[in-house]
Amino acid sequence: MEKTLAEFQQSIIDGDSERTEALAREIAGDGAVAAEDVFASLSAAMEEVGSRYETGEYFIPEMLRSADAVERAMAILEPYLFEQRHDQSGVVVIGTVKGDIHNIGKNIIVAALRAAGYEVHDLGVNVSTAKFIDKVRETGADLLLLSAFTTSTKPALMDILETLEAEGLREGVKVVSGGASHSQELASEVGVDGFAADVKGTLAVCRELLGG
Ligand code: B12
Repeated sequence: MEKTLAEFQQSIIDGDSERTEALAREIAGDGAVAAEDVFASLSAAMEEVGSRYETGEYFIPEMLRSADAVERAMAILEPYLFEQRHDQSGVVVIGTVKGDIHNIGKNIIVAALRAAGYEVHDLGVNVSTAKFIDKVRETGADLLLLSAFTTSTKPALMDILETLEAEGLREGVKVVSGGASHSQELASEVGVDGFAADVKGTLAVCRELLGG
């Protein structure tokens, strides 16, 4: 299966949706692949696509083809990954903050959290403070996860934290931030409870913050 996972990763990098779907079916059919290995492959593939874009080897169409391959693979793999999930782990509200439309990494985190047993409310991209606050209140969320990919999102992050405080909700919810070009330094400046740079780290920090 290691070979299949490597081929799966490569087919995403190549933006070959059909091959990615075929390999996703193989992985789901095999039944012995750990969810965390699937997520590691997905992330590694999209990180490679991201660097190729940055170095000018890939352009937006190539990148969107790869993102489409991930989406199609997830549609096939989600039921399989869900079979591995444990008991209910907690309620999560997640979204990409206002002014930011990056969602590939966020979507991988959403799938990983769902597979790990969290009840996840995904608000999408360019999410206003009011929308985050309303959802946290409505769901009684244990965790608020903020995806922020560009450094210019700092004011949006600060605004969310200040509003949580002002609305008396800050005590009841742990806030975690992350995303491409997000750093521990930025997270500390903004005052969130946790930061992570990848899927594994995100699952670990969520578990830790919920005392598990
Ligand atoms: C893909 C991409 C785009 C795509 C987005 C498509 C989409 N549907 O998401 C498009 C082309 C639309 C785009 C647009 C822009 N982009 Co862009 N983009 C990228 C790129 C190349 C890859 C991002 C990605 O998907 N990586 C792959 C995923 C798997 O990795 P990830 O996002 O890091 O996610 C992982 C972790 O961060 C973490 N994670 C993610 N979310 C969360 C949330 C939480 C709570 C936690 C704990 C962890 C976590 O887990 C994920 C899985 O491992 C990055 C460069 C790069 N190499 O990262 C630039 C980058 C993020 N973009 C950048 C910029 C500047 C822009 C634009 C402003 C460009 C422009 N001038 O128009 C616009 C932004 C428009 C806007 N208002 O948001 C900059 C940000 C720079 C900065 N320091 O602020 C980057 C870093 C490129 C660069 N070096 O300049 N972009």
